[in-house]
Amino acid sequence: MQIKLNSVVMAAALALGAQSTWAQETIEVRIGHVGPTSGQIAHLGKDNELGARMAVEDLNAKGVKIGGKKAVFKLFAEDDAGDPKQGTAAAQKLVDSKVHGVIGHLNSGTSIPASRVYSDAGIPQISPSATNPQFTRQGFKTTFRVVADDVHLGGTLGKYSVGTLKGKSIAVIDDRTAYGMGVANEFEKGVKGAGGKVVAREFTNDKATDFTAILTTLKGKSPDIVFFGGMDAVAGPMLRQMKQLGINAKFVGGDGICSSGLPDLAQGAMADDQVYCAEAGGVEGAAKKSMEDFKVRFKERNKAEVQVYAPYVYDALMVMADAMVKANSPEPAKYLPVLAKTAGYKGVTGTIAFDNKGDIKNGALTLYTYRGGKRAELAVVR
Ligand code: ABU
Repeated sequence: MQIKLNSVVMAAALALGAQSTWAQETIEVRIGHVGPTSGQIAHLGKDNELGARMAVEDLNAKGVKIGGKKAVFKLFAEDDAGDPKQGTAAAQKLVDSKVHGVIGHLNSGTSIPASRVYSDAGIPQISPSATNPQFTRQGFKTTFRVVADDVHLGGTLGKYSVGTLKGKSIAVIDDRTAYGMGVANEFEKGVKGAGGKVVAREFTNDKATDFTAILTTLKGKSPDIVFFGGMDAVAGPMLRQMKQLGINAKFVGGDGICSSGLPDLAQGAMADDQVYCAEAGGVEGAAKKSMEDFKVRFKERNKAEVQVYAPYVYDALMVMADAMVKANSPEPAKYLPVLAKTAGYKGVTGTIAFDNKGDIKNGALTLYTYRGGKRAELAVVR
């Protein structure tokens, strides 16, 4: 009996010893990710989350060391459904879980209110896709973004619509979200700055499915271009209804509509070279290979095409991890100053450096059209 008891005590002591050696040699790094993995744009939220999961897997496979210890990265994934209130609740949940950093949120309407929660807790946040300029203009030291903003995006699409697409009579619709309204305003400024004419401005919302009233009003003004500030889940049905009403205008939108899933959402209502959009990032020349390799790997792992921003999520998480390695610590107060000085980081989406607001320096845009139900790249512009 005594011998049996001794061996149990010894086994327990060995297990405790192994546990404490593991704790001495490893460090747990908790990374939050937030996006709308439910609701109308769940396909985009899931795309972003998959980008985060790939980054965590790669970091753990590489055996990254932080402060001499093997870092074990853990993803804390939250769903905000694209809703500002759920966004701040998710942010608070991640703060309570003591995450070391957050990648997200996907939408500007959730990223902006959540940024105050992270700022108050001193936790760095990098958005891979929120493009409203306000996000990085609140004076928070914890707020970063790895894509261009709507001033760049909307302004460029406005000029492109007048200068390249030769739009003479342009109608603008937005979904009244922080993103949709903001990018539409910048688009309108771009059109007017290029000498173009906006003949109508209408709005809908980010859950709408019936656009008959606004499209009938637009039809009376015979636009040759319709710009939509909003997401692909609304743009798809809008394109279907434009076709039903016989509106043969070109359709232009920002990064929110620029997904690989738009043709499915439009259910055959998109003609080749009818839709133009821009992703708020881009790679040229030799840098294209890493992006293409990432997309192939993403498809193999997830049995799905990248929608828009999974590569940017991947890079955002890698940039955060890189700052932790350089700072020898995942503690926000230690690695935040290093993160803010990020310069020359070579990611799959190109070279990342932050300016003093936390915005990407020298951000690019990639212009696309759709042909044969697929996105076709036209140009990368800065
Ligand atoms: N940038 C497009 C989608 C996300 C957003 O800014 O709301």
